[in-house]
Amino acid sequence: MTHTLPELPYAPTALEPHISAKTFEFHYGKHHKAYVDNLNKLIAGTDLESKTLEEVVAASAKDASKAGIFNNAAQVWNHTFYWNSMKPNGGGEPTGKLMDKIKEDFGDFGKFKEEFKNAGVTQFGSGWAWLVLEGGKLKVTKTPNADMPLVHGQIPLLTMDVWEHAYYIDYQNRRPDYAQTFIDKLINWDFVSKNFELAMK
Ligand code: MN3
Repeated sequence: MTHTLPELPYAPTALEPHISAKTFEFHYGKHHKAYVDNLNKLIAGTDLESKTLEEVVAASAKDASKAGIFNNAAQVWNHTFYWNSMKPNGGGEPTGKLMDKIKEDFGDFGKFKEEFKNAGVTQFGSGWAWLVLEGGKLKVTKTPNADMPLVHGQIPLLTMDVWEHAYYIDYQNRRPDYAQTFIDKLINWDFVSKNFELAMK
C-alpha cells in the first residue's frame, strides 16, 4: 500500500499558545510528511510494499538491514499517535477505569505525572515518552529515536515527542517546560482511555 500523511485531528492553530501553527508547519508538514515520503520510496518494489504500516514496523524492527525502513515507518506511526495524544483544552485528569488503574499502578495521579515528565526530560537526545500497558500493568517508558512500544510487546496508550523539532520553535531548549505544558494543557485523556479500554478487552 502507499502510505499517506493522515489529516491532523484539529486545525494547526488549535493548540496555540502551547504549540504554535509554526511548529505544525514544520513538525507535521515537513518532518512527518518526509517520513511518509521516505517510507514509500524505501518499500517501493519490495515485499513490504503490500503490507500495512503496523506490519512494516513489525517486519523491519529486528532486521538491521531494514533499519532505514523501520525508522521511517515507526516515525510515521509515532507521529500520528502523538497528534492524537493531544487536543485543544486537553490536560486535566482522566476518569473512570483508567484513573482507577493509574492509582493502582502508580500510587496516585501526581506520581504518574511526575514519572511521565521525568521520562521525557531524561530521554538523552531524540526520542519519545510513553504510557504503555505491559502484562496488564501501566508503565511509563521512554524510547530513543524511532523506537516504540509495539515492537517490545507493550501496548502504547499515550506518547510525547521529545525530539527537539517537537518543541524548539516554541520552547527553545526548555524541554521541561514543554513536557509540563503537554501534561497540564494538552493530553487527550479521551484518546488514552479509548486505547486503554480496547487493550483491556
Ligand atoms: Mn517528531
